[in-house]
Amino acid sequence: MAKRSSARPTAKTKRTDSAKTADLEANIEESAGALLTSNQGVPVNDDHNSLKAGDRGPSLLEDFLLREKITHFDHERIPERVVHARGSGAHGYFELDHSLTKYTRAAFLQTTGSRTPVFVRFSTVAGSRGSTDLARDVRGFAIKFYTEEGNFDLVGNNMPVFFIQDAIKFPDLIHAVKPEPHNEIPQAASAHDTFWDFISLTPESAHMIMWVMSDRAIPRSFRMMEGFGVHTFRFLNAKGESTFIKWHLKPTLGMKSVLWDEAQRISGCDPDFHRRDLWEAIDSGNFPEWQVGVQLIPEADEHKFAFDLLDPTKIVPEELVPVTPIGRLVLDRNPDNFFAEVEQVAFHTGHIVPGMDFTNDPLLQGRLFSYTDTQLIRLGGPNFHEIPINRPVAPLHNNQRDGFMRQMINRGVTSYDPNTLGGGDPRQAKIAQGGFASHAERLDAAKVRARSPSFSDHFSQAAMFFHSQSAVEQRHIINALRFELGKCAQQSVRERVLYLLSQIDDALAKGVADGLGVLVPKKIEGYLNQNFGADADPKTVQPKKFTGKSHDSPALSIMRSAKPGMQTAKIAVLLADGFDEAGVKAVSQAISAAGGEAKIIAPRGGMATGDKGTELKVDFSLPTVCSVVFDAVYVAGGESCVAVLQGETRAVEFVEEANKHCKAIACSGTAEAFLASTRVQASIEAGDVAVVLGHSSPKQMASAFVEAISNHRNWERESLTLPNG
Ligand code: HDE
Repeated sequence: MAKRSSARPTAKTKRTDSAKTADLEANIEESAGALLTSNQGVPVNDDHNSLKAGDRGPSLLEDFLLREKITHFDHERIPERVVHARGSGAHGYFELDHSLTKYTRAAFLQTTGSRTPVFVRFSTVAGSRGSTDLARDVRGFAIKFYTEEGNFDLVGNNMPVFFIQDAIKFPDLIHAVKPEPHNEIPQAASAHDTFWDFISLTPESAHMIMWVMSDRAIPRSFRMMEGFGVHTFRFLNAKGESTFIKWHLKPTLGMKSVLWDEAQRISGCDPDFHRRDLWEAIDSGNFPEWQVGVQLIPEADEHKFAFDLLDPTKIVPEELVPVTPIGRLVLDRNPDNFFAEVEQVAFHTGHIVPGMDFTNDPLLQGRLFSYTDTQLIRLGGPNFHEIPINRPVAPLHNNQRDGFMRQMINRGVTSYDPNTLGGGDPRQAKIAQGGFASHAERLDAAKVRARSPSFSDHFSQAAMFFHSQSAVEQRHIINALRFELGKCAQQSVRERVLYLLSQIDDALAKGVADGLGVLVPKKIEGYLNQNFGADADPKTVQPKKFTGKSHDSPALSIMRSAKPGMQTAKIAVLLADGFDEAGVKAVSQAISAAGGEAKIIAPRGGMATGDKGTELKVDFSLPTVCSVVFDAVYVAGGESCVAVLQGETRAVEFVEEANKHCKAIACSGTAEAFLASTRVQASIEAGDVAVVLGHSSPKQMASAFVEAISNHRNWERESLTLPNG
């Protein structure tokens, strides 16, 4: 018999950089140097032809190789997630730098310097698996911590509040935002009647609407957005004492967003923009990083705030309870296989470890049911915890048995507890041995289907968010609402939303109404807040318009908390043969010294030759890229280079688009005449600080350019280029 062992792949060095990576090694398959086999391990001699009765005859049923391959292919797809279907993921670690022993006995939060492996999945909510990354939407930010005491999942979002207060409304919300049922339009967009119809009748959504219409809904990168656990959770220390907590993640690169006009263009040019950005950053060693923090609220302070800590439409402003930094989250490894890891990862708010517990937030309570339930249909049975990406690195022993696709081979005769025949094992863990124990919360209440009156202020935090934004960000919110409602066909829907907005801020409502060409209604006939049930007294349940003075929370604004910097920014260097080498060299050096990345764009691919004869490799030809996937543009000088660019419509569009989106633009020498012949001239005339020209030396020009890029965008230009959004 032929020896096959030599044809088996040579085992690569085992990766052991984290306990989870080492654990996943058992399932890694590499085909290098191997023979092709069937699923039964039988070597295949001909994978190109099916078995036939004669070479021009029909295929034979006996062809087990054909049947196996086709059958497997037919079953390759699993249902996509009902929400958060579009996502990307990465491996990494959480490193603790502030021990939380005082508040929790969770083992991974005790020893500073300790590292816990994590897998993170980012997502949009409404779109299907293949939809664009740049939808105006909430982003999911789900983290699986593989701790030594079992898995802890923090299933959060990039916004700290939610649309609804009670889980029973979730199917309604999602039905309203998903494509409309009669024609399945629109994909990955909330700009349609059913969503705004629902919102107009759901005043508790007002605060979340402010967030989701803000620039937070169109991040520049997953690496540049915040993360939040949303609900109030509990920590429990070794004495069983409870502290309320809220999770926060702040990106080291700072927060950055794109413009809506830009987002729409990116969706066409590169619908994988965020996925690609995450992959490339990790691949090139620019590991995404967040500071992880918690707001700690003593039990005694539960009722001290003007809002209810259990209400997921409210935040605890950072100015009232500061965020205590506790460590950092770093993503340093791309998945080996998208399906096996990103698609099959199963998060669950109910995956917590000893030292943690839930609160009675009615949204969280519903989620505690939903996440196991959804995996049962999506991953096909109760053994999804055995899928490699989901299995804990902590030991797992219990009496749960069997079911579809069971991997574990349980030895012994007992699968029940208590038992003597198995020696009594596995045994319950005492608390001192690390056993999980729930918080003994005192409850004394009637069983009611009701909402707490403490959940009835819907507008003051919405107003706080709006009032805490910079003028530019407020304009973006207004423009976003003009776009979304402008896409609604029903006038009644628009009017009800305008009325809702007028309960937050009159100027906000008027700004939106002006763009729509509609008046803000003073009153809506028959309008009733239904979230207290059908028998509620309208007089007592109608939420009150916000009239007070808002608390100012700068942390809510991206622009007011922005930090300058251009780490990992992507800069387009637009050139053609004959380019001015001195300028290109100075700019490329300054960009890489500041942590950015220059990409050479030319009318055609291959090599471009400079004015001194140096050849440069072209990264992208003009027809294959758009300006929107870059953070800034430099146009190279050089007479013949500029002459070529001037004759290229795409080159003109490229700089004009960068100009429209308020990006830094620089050029040297003869390229100034090129810019002056485009729409950039209007910005030049307006004295725009982010259009860099007229410098005596290439070095000076390059450093002014880097400074302009570090400020992200020149928003002042927007009123010139995109006055209506
Ligand atoms: Fe989810 N959510 N959700 N959600 N959610 C799901 O679970 C659900 C909510 C969030 O990358 C589903 O495995 C209900 C809030 C993220 O795999 C499902 C309610 C927040 C992800 C589900 C909420 C989230 C999900 C679909 C209201 C922010 C993606 C697939 C009570 C704190 C996780 C899945 C991933 C996914 C239910 C509300 C975050 C159906 C019932 C609030 C990041 O179980």
